[in-house]
Formats: sequence, structure tokens, C-alpha cells
Amino acid sequence: MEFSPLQEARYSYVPKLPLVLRDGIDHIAVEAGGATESIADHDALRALFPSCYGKPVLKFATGKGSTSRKALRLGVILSGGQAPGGHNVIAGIFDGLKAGNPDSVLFGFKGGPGGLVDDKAVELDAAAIAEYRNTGGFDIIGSGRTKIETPEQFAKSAAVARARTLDAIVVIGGDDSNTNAALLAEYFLGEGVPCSVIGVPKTIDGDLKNDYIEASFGFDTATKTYAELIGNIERDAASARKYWHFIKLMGRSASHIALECALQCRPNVALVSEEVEAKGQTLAQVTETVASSIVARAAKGMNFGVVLIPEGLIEFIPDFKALISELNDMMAARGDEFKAQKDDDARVAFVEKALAGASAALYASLPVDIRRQLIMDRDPHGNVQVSRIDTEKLLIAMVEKRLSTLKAEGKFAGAFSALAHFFGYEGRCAFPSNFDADYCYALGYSAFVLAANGRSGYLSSIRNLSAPASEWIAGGVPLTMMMNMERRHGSEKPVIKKALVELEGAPFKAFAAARADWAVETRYRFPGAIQYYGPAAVCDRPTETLLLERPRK
Ligand code: FBP
Repeated sequence: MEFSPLQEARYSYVPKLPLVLRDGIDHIAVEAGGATESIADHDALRALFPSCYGKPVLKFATGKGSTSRKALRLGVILSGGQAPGGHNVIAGIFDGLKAGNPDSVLFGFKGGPGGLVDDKAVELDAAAIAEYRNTGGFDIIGSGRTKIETPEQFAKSAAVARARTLDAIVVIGGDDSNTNAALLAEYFLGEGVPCSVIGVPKTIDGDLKNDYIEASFGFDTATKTYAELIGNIERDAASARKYWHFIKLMGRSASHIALECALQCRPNVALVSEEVEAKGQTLAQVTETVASSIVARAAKGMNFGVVLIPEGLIEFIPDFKALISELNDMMAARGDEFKAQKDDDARVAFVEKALAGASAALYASLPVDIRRQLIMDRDPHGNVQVSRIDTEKLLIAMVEKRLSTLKAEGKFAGAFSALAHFFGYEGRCAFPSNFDADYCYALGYSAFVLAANGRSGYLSSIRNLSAPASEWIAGGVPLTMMMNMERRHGSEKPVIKKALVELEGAPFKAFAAARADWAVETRYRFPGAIQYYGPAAVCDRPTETLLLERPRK
């Protein structure tokens, strides 16, 4: 394979570690805090996690180390959607492992958690790792969305851990995958399987965060990639002055990506699903937000603009949410009948008959493509695959309708020509930014230290991220500490709580303070491409979200 010049150059990039991880593993002391509690539902979670519940938060400090120097056997799994930096997590684990003992072995389970259940693994050696250092993608071992949930799957995972005499398994994943990691850790402890389970916080969506996890990896690179593209489109819009660009941005549930891109690029409109839900806005009201910017700008002779739409929007619009939950229930209850329909048209007709009341009316009012997209397969965790629903086109159709009414009423005299875009997959496998390259390598190294200290049921944690890497704080957070009980598929389940955009948080407040001006004027900001070489102020700068949420003291 021929490498691009950037790929060649990135192979020799040396990720920056926090100082505490630089002095060698004999000098890493593991400091433990007091007993912890879950964020809610203490009794239920204590009962479900008798071995893991209440463990202390761990912090690594420079001092007398306790990390084992014995040869270890570790397994690693990439789980869920790709996020830039996954390869560096594996490189960090590998380098830590080999620094501990050159005879240690790292296995990569192929294709996600399913690779553990089916024992599909490959040994990762120095040559294999070298080819993937500082590159995007998850292709070193592949990823998957299998959920380990049945007793058979747990038993098979335990048998694999035993047969391979694994000391630890590191699960690199988002909230659902790390919930799975917590269950696996508990199962292993309960069954006496001598194998730790450690998680690593991954997801471009940015919704796996809390007091101890400041950011999930991949969010930095993905948002910078989208922001570059949005900035370029803004320039084009302001040059051509004839198009409104409707840009849907990935992020299955939370709007962190859309909000971060808005802070970086200052578009005319950016919708935030969490606000839509909090205000109980209908689709018509959301349409009005966009239409009013178009009307105001047209009055100033600007028939162009940029609108950012979070991928998960429709699930936050109350009437849509009700429709989706009725669809889920109906598809679960009458799944066989539904699947027996001969084609898409028949399935749509079947659903139209099966629904009732307001949901039936809403479903029938939607463009046929959207009706089809809403009944596509759910993912293994039961989520609607929102990245496959053309919300941006739905919104364009709604806005067009509204503008023609306003035109007829003499309230809009401008022109409206819209283009639809969806940015998602473009950002998930980009070369990790310096921030993500460093952060991921440190997360991996830290996961190794946790494993080599025999800790289980922890999420690798690197904090103080708005400071330079040398000042980052490494350690581990008990997975149960981030959990609560939520209703899933009709019953109460323990899950890691998803972090949605907080309307009282600094990023949203900064956006809300400026958006009225952006809606009418042209205040575009052009972030440009990710820079890997050059001044730290340009190359190592974290996201606006992180800088606003964790201002440097
Ligand atoms: P994770 O939560 O697994 O990190 O995945 C996030 C995501 O990229 C979402 O933003 C998107 O909705 C979804 O994955 C797309 O899933 P798929 O890769 O299966 O198309």
C-alpha cells in the first residue's frame, strides 16, 4: 500500500502523555478515594452490581508504583461507531503492556463484542501496531454493535477469557458499550473469572461525559472536520448568495456536535434538540425558527444562509417522539406481521393502518421517504437509526411550505433555494487531531495501568483536558458511579447515563447569547482544516465546548 505524505509523517508523531505516565510504570502510584455511589437508584444498582458497586475513584500520582511487571495477556475490543483515535488507544495499551514486560501479549477481538463471544481474535504485535499509529479508523481489528446480553453470551465470553488466560479485557466504546463492560466486569467477578474489564470513553457524539470524564474521544476531531466543511460552505454561501444550506450533523441523540460546530462557525441557525424538547416545540415551531431567519435575511437582500440540524432532532420533538415510541411498540408486538409485508410500500401501508390518533395523522402527513425511513430496522440496542432519516430534507420541505404561505400573505418577498447536506461518516475516521492522538494514547496507557493493577469495572479517565497534556490527570472512574436505572424495551435496566446538552451549561449559554444576531447578520467564522504541525495554539487547541465547560484555572 502506498502511504500519503501525511500518513508517513503521522507515523513518527509521538503522542504527548501526562507527566505522571512519563516516568515509567514503577513510578505510578495508584491513589484511591472514598467509596462512591451511582448517580441515582443506589439500592437497585448495589443489588445488581454486588462486586463492583461503590469502588473508589482512582488517581495516578508520581510515587512508589504497584503496577505488576509480570507478563500479562490482554484483550481489546472496539465497540460501536468509529471515532478518531481508536488506534491510538490500542497503541497506548500496547506500549504500556510492553513497557511492563516485553513478554506480555495483546489480542484484538475482531468486529466488536461479537469477536469476544465467538473468540475471533488476532495477536497484535509491534509491526501491526506501527501501521496504525496516529491514523483514523477502527480497521486494525474492526468494530461492531453486538450487545452481550444473553446468559449464553456471558458464559461464552467467560469461557474465552479463561481459555486465553486473559488478565484483562479493554472495551473501547460509548455509553451502551461501557454499560455492557460494567455487566461483564460484574459477571466475571461473580463467576470467579480472573479477568478484569476496563472501559475507554469513545464516541464522536460527545455524550459520554460527567464530572470525571470531561470528553469522549473522537469528538474533537469529528467536530473539527465538520466545522472545516461548514466554514467552507459558509464562504460559498456568502460568495454565491443564492443558496440556503441545510446541514444535518451526526450525533444520534445529543446535540453536542451541532452546538460545537455552531460555536466554531456561527451559522445563521443551529437547532439544539434538547432545547426543542425542553420547550415542547412542535415540528411547525421548529420550522418557524428557520423560516423567520430566512425572512429577516431576505428583507436585507441576503437570500442565502446556513442551518445546522442535529441528527437526533426528530426524537426530541414531542409529537415525533410519541410516534417513534408507538412505532417501536407496534413493530415489537406485531413484528412478524410487519416483516411479512412484501415490500416497503406494503410496510408503510401496514403501519398507517396500525397507528391511531395523533401519531397516525403525523405519520400520514410526512413525505413518503421519511415514512419509509422511520420504519427501518432498529440497532441492536433498540435505537432508531437516525443517521438514515433525512431530517434535513424534511425540514427543507416544511420551510418551503411555510415560505409559500408567507409569500401569499405578502410577508416574504425573497427567494429560497435550498441544498441538503449530511456530515457524519466524513468525520468518524479522520486522522486524529493532536488532541485526540494524545488523549487516546493516554487513555490507552491508563487503561493498561488499571488492568495491570488488577482493577476491574473502571473507565479509564484523563482529566484537566483544557490544560497542556503534561498537566493532564490520569486514573480510573468506577463504571457504576455513572449509572442509573432506565426503562428499555419495557423493563428497568442499569445504564450509563447519557450526557445531553445542558441548557444551563456554558456552551449553550454562549450560543444562546449570540444566535439572534447570527440569524439576521452574516457572522460566519472559518475554522479551516485541522492542523497537525505548527503552533500549539492552532494545533493542540481543544474544542470550544471543552474550553467553555472546563475553563483553565
Ligand atoms: P457510537 O455511539 O457507537 O459512538 O456511534 C455514534 C454514531 O456515529 C452516531 O453519531 C450515529 O447516529 C451512529 O453512530 C451511526 O451508526 P452506524 O455506524 O451504525 O451507521
